[in-house]
Amino acid sequence: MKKILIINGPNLNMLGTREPEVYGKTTLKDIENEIKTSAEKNKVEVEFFQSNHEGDIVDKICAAKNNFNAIIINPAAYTHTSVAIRDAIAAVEIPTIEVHISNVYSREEFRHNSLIAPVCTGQIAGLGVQGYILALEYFSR
Ligand code: CA2
Repeated sequence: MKKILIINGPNLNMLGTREPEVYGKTTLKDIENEIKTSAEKNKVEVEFFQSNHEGDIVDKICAAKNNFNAIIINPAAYTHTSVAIRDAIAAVEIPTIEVHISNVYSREEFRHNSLIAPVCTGQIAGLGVQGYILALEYFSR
């Protein structure tokens, strides 16, 4: 069975509690439950990891080498700043999709650039929680 690692970056643990107009009312637990249901349907195994710390995310990606078939990552604010996360994804050579709940391109200029996207298979932005599900379906094929 394929194994997919789902990583969520800084402050996504606060989803559903603030800024519902941007991120919706869904909590991270709700998202994980939806992904679990879809994983069962698509016959893949999933593991969840959320951290507010850049180095911990780098460690998790490095440890995924030879243990996971794919990564789905919402690097949150680190999308726009982290050379370290980009280098880790490039180093482990695990197919990765970058997901954003909001449409980062319709927001502030500083959110328009991703340091992570160039080392990913693809990027999904602006489709809300469904972005994670679509990425999972892509990797389940
Ligand atoms: O749209 C996305 O998924 C983002 O990755 C979310 C990040 C943001 O920095 C990216 O530019 C786009 C922010 C996540 C913070 O989420 C919060 C949720 C509720 C309350 C406060 C923060």
